[in-house]
Amino acid sequence: MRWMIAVALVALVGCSKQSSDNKASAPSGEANAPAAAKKLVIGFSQVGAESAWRTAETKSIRGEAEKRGLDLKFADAQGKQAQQIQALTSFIAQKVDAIVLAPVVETGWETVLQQAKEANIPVILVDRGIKVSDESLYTTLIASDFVEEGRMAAEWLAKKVNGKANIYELQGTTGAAPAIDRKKGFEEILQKYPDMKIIKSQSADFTRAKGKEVMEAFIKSDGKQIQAVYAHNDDMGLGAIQALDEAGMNPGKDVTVLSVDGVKGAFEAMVSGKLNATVECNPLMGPLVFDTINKVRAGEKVPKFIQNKDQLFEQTNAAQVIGTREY
Ligand code: GYE
Repeated sequence: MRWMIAVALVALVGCSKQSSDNKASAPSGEANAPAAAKKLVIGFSQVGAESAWRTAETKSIRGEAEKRGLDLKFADAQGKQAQQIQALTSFIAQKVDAIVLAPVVETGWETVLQQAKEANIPVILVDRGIKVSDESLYTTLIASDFVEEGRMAAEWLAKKVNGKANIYELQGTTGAAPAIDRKKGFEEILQKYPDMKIIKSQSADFTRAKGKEVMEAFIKSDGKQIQAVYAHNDDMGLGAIQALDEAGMNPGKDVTVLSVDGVKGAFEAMVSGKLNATVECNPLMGPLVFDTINKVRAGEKVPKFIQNKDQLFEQTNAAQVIGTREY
């Protein structure tokens, strides 16, 4: 009898041990599963939807995340830095695996990026850079060289107008890297051409509606003096073209118009002779963004700046390539 009780006890203990093991192994079973089975969670804080370029970038990143079966948490900040900081704070609280940030402006990121760093969450900046005292606050920046885009635009314009023009500039969002740097690169080249002058320069926030509005004001005050328009993106350039058209000022002929981005609408405007040139800025970042995140997670070192290469298109080659444009 004693013997039977002893056996029963051993069986019971064994049993309860096994069941507690099972319980304990339920959550860790997930961690033991093959890595491919675990969905990566990525937080993406996007500026907004101010331009065709931005819509193309969003589509590329969302599309690629879907293709790879990732869980992408998308937050549209409607152009406001405060909303981006809120989104990042929430991504950190959710312990996402990585953060993708398209920062609306260059400054003011230290505090939230410090929090991401302390939580060990890599931050991949896309398309716009930031100014921080400590570079370790972000992992890498995937973007174009905006200063170079500005230089390309100015060199092209100098040839087109033989080094002489009254230029009207439509700037992007105040404080945004592409607005600051596209102006900087453009002005750097103008130093070589004393007869090329920026007569007026104003922000139109990267939108078509504001581009038209600011151009209308330029036309009202300066009229026929306007010989060239340099817009920091195609949307503002297209808005300016509309204003020039409505004022009967012949954009593309009497007034030289050039912009940056290389979106479909810009190619259509070049084919119809209204836009003279555009400097391409590639928004199709999806594949590169997620390849980079994979490398970072695998412990590989990635460069601090991963540069997209751009080129200038003008009316003479627009018609040949328009059919091949992806955005
Ligand atoms: O050129 C413009 C926009 O950050 C590079 O943002 C981007 C710029 C792009 O909305 O169209």
